[in-house]
Amino acid sequence: MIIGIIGKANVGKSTFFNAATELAVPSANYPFTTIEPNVGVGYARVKCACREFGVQDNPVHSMCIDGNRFIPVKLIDVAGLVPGAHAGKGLGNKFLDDARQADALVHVVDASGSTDSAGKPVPAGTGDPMFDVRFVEEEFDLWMSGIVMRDWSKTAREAENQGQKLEQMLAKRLSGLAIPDHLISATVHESGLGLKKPTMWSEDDIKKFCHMLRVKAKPFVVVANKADLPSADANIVKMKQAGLEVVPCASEAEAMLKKASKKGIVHYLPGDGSFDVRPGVALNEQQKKALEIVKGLMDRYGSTGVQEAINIACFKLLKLIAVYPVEDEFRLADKKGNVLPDVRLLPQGSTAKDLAGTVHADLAKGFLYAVDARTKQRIGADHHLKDGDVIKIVSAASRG
Ligand SMILES: Nc1nc2c(ncn2[C@@H]2O[C@H](COP(=O)(O)OP(=O)(O)OP(=O)(O)O)[C@@H](O)[C@H]2O)c(=O)[nH]1
Ligand SMILES: [Mg+2]
Repeated sequence: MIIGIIGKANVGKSTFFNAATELAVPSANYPFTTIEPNVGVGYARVKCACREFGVQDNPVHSMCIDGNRFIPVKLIDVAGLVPGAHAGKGLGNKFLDDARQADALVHVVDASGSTDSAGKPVPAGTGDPMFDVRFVEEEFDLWMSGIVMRDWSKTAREAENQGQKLEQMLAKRLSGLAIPDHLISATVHESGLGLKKPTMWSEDDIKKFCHMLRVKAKPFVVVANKADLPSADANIVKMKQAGLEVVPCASEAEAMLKKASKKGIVHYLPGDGSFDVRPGVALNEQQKKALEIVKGLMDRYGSTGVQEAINIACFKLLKLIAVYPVEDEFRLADKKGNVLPDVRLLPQGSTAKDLAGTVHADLAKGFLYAVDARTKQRIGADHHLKDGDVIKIVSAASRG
């Protein structure tokens, strides 16, 4: 699963990416700081199964801190866009070409309104984040329509002559966007356009289809960034009143807390609602002031918003569940004795065999049965897994 970070130029996408991944890609107060996409690993945060089972775990590919499991997810930070990108303005559609593989999107906006529509710095409170939300979505739809529309009448005629199904033709056009076929079929059905011959589709039909498909296939959460600036509060209220689900966010504050935590200045875990200055730490005036601002923000909004946005992308938009594969259902360990060594994010509805497949293709191929470590009961290949399940897989491959 890949989460794409998109938005207008200069809103804080790279700062969000850096805060989430602890990398340090360039961020600066001018548009188009990012041109080539940055790829990194962020983390979804869940309550770790170790507490419920009362075990001391030692994860291999994820981290457990104070009973919280941080599970790696891939993040992509791409170039920003400006109105008219589909027609070549700014860096054009570069951002979409780079974000096309994303399964869900974190749409970052400058809630403080300190950038104009082209991403140039303006006095705080003068930019309009509501406009930004709308135009970015429109650009996405127009970009998709552009791909579908290219040589439409010719392709539609050929498809009709060859008796090719509409869904097949659309899937071919949209290959590269990582959209599952069933979503294309569902959109054809729901739009009512399945009743119309492709050669009869108008430009508006294509746009309508692309809009409906984008909403389904590339779900997004709006992140109201720069929420630490005073001008952001009123805009966040406005966005909420307009019915938008927004996550108030201060990427810079998250990055600062992570740094301070690494240096041993504060105790803070990503996603926490507060932080503590560690006993015995003497803060200078500048540090005190910065932490005071962050504390005010967390009191107002509950957290810095970075972790919340990633969790919403994983669990609300992508509807993933966290499942722990183990090799010993009693010790909850792998062969080397690592307890709860691994955790997988799987789509809701995944089966025990699907889990096996994520561990190793051979494990799925030779699947015999699985064991639910909580109940110690045997489960079959088609058994649907639940969030938090701890599962042992027994396979001809693992026995052999
Ligand atoms: N006050 C405040 N400023 C922020 C925050 N996040 C980012 N910024 C500032 O916003 C400016 C742009 O940040 P970037 O991360 O480069 O933005 P971007 O969206 O990646 O920009 P492009 O790559 O140019 O599209 C920088 O000056 C950041 O310091 C935040 O949470 N609060
Ligand atoms: Mg950037």
